[in-house]
Amino acid sequence: SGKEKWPRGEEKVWKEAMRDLDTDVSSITKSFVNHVQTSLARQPYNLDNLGAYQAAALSVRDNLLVNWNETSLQYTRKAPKRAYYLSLEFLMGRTLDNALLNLGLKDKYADGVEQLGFSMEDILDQERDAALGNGGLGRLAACYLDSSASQELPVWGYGLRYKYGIFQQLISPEGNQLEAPDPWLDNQNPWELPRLDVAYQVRFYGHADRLNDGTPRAVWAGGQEVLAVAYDVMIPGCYTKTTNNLRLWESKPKRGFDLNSFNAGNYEGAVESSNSAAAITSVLYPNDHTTFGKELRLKQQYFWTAASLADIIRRFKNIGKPITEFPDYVAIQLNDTHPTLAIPELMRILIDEEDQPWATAWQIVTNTFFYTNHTVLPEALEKWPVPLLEHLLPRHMQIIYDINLLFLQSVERKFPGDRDRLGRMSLIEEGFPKQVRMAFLASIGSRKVNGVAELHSDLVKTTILKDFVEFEGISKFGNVTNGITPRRWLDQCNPELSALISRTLKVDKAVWLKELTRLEQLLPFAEDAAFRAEWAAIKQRNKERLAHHVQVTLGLTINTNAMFDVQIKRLHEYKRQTLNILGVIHRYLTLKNMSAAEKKKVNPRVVFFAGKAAPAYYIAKLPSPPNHRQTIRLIVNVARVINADPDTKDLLSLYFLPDYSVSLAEVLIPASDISQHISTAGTEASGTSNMKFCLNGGLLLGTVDGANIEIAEEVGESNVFFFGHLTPAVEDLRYQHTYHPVPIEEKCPALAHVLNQVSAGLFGDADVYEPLLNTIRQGDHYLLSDDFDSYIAALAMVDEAYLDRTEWVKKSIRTTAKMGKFSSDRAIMEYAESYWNIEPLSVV
Ligand code: T68
Repeated sequence: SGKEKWPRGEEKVWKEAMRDLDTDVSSITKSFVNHVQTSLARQPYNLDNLGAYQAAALSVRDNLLVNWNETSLQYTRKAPKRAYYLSLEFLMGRTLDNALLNLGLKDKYADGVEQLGFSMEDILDQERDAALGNGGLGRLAACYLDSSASQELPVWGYGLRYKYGIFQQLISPEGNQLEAPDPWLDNQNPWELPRLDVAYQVRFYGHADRLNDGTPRAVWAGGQEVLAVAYDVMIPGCYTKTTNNLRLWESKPKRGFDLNSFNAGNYEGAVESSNSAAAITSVLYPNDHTTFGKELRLKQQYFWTAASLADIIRRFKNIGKPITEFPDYVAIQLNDTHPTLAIPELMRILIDEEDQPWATAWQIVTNTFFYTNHTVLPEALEKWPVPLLEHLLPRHMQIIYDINLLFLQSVERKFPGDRDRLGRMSLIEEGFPKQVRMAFLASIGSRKVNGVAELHSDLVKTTILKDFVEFEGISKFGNVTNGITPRRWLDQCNPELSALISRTLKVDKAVWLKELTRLEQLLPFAEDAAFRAEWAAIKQRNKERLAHHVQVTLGLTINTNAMFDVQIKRLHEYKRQTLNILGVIHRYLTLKNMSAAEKKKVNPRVVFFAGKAAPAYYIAKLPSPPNHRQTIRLIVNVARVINADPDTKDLLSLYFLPDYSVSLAEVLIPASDISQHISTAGTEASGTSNMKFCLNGGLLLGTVDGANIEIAEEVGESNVFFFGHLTPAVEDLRYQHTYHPVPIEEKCPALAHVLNQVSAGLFGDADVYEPLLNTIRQGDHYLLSDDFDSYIAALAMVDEAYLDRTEWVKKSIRTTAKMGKFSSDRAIMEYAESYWNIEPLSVV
C-alpha cells in the first residue's frame, strides 16, 4: 500500500537485528541450545529426548516463521485471488521431519544434534502425530496443503483445533478394539501459534425475524454466543520460501463465567456456559462413511464455517473492493458436505449484513464455492433434520427454504409438470422428520462439483446427482483424481529409495519431487541388473526396518524373508477386510493339507492388517450396526492360531498392528511387496494409499475400483493384479442375492468351507462370529461370495509372480516409474487452474 510506517525506529538497527534463516551447523546448535535455556527453561545436563525434540522443533519453527511472515506480507501486498480449503479434518501426522526436508536442512540438523549428543531418529520419534482426521479425506487435505505451498499457490486451510484427535486404538487380549482418548496436545504443540487477537463471535439458537420491508432481510438475535479463536499452523513448501497457513479454530466461552450466578452462590451455573462452549471443539467425530445426527456435530460444522467465512470476508474487505467482486478474489473449496452451511451463511451475511438483493447474493455465492464429493454410499450422504436446524440455526433454515423454493421454481420451468422430479431434487426430503439433503445444497450452491477419481466422478454424475446434471448441464460436473505428496510419501518415508532415484536420474530431488513424471526416466533401469539389485536391497532394508519397529513396539519377531502383504485402512464392510482374512484362512487350510514336498515350493508370506473401526458406543446407535469390530476380533484370533501352528508358521503368519496412524503408515508402506485394495466395485471413491504403495514400488492387488483403475492405466495392467466383478455388474448381483438367492455351498464351496471352519470354532469363540458370517451367507451386500474365487485366483497369481524375483523387481521399478500422475501437485494445479482460477505467486 506504500504508506506503511515501518520501521518504527531506526531501520539499520532493525535490519541488523532481524533473524536470518539458519543455514550452517553452528547457528543450528546455537539456536537449539538457546531454546533449551530460555524457551524450555532447562539445563543442558538433564535434557532428555523429549526436551531435545522440543528444542529442535522450536528452532525449526523459527526458520519457518521467517518464511511464513514473508509469505503473508506478499499475499497482503499483492492481493492475488486466493483459495481456501475448508475441511473438518486435516490428518497431518508429524511435522518436524517434513519441515526439515522441505527447508533442505535435515542433514545439518542431524549433524548439529549429534554434536550435542542426540540422534536425529530418536528426536523425530518423540513427536506425536497430529491426527485430526479419520482417514483418506483428512489425509488428502494434508497432502493438498503440502502441494499448495510447494507449488507456491496462495491457499489457506481452515479447520477445527480438536483437543482430542482420532481415538487411540488398543486391542484387548480377546481381540476387541478398545478406544482411549488422544491427548495430542498434552506435551504442548510447538507447531501452532495461538492468535488470541484473531477471534470471532458465533451465534447459535435464538430467533430470526424477517423484516418484510421489501428486502429479503431478517434479524437473527438471542440464543448463545461463543468465541472462535484462531490457532495458526505453518505449512512449508518444498524448497521454496512459500509457507502457507492452516488456521484452526478453538471454541471458547464469550465470557469466562457468569458473575451473577457466581455471586448468587451458584458456582456450577457460573461455569456451565463456559463448559458448553468449550465442548464444541473438544473432540473429532470418529465418523467414517456414516452420518450420525448429533447436535454437537452440527454445532461444530456451523462454528467452523461461520468463523472461517468471517475471517475470509474481513481479509477481502481489507483490499477495499466492492462485495460484488468477492468471487474475483476468493475461491472456497468444500471438502465433502461438512462445510455446506457456508452456503446459507454467506447468503445470510450478504443479505442481512451487506444489504444485497437476493439475486446478487446468490450470484456471489455460486461463483465462490466448489464442492468435492468423496463417496456415493447412501449411508454416508449427510442429511440434517429440519427441526434441529430450525432450533440451532433458525435464520439458516429460512434461507435454505428460500433457496429451495426458487430452485424448484426454476426446475419446474425447465421440466413443467414433472412432480416426481421436483420431489427427487428438493433440498428437503419428506419424512418424519423432514431432512435437508446437504449434497444437493452443496451442488446447487457451487460453481463446480467434482468427484475424486474418473469412475467415481462418473458415478456421481449418473447416480446421486443425475437429476442435477440434467438440470444444470454436464459442464458443471468434473473430476479431479486424487493425489499424494511425494515429499512425505517417498522422500520422507523412504529416504534410501529417494537417494537412489536422485543418483539414477542424475538430478537433485528438489527437481524430481516437484515434477514427479520425471520418474519415468527410471524405466530403462528395470533392465539393469545392478540397479535391480540396489532396488531390491532397499525394499529388504525397509522390511527389516518394519520388523525392527514391530519387535520394539510389540515384542514380536517377523520373518523378513517372506513376502509382505499389507492391507491398512479404516475398517469398513465395503473395504472388505473380511474378504482378506477369509482368504488368509483359506491359505492356512490349504497349507495344512499339503505334503512336505508341496510346501517346499511355497513362498512364505506375512500378512499385515492395521486400521481403526468406528467405536462401539457409536456403532450401537446405528439402525443396523455393521460388524467390522468382529472382523478385527477374527483377524486377531486367526493370528493367534496360525502364528503358533508349527505346521505352517514358517510359511504364513499374520499380524494386526494396533493404532494405525500416519507415522505407522510411513513405516509399513515402504516395506510392502503387495498391498490390497479390494473394495466392492463402485464403492471406493478413489483410495489414496494405493498410490502410496505403488510409488514405493509395492505392487497392487485390487478390484477394478476407484483410482486402482487409473493406476493400472498408468503402470500397465501386466503390473497389477486385478480381480472381481466390475461396477456395472454389482447392481444385478445384489438383485440376485435378494430375489434369487443361491446357497453359499452351491455358489462358492471354497468360501462355504472357510465359513464353516470359523463356525466350527477353529479360531475359538464360534458364536461371536455368527452375525459377521451370516451377513455373507445371507444378503451379502458387498458381494464376497461373488468375488471370492477370483480373489483366491489373484492371490495365486501373486505367489506365482513372486517366484520369479527378477521379473517381480522389474514390475516394482516400472510401477514406481509410472506413478508421476498421482502427485498431489498435479491434482492441486488442476483445482487451481480449472476451478479456482488462481495462480502461483513467488515469495522472494
Ligand atoms: C475417502 N472418504 C474415500 N471419508 O473413501 C476415499 N466420511 O476413497 C478417498 O480416496 C478419500 O476420501 C479422499 O478423497 C473418507 O475418508 C471420511 O473420512 C468421512 C469423514 C466423515 C464423514 C464421512
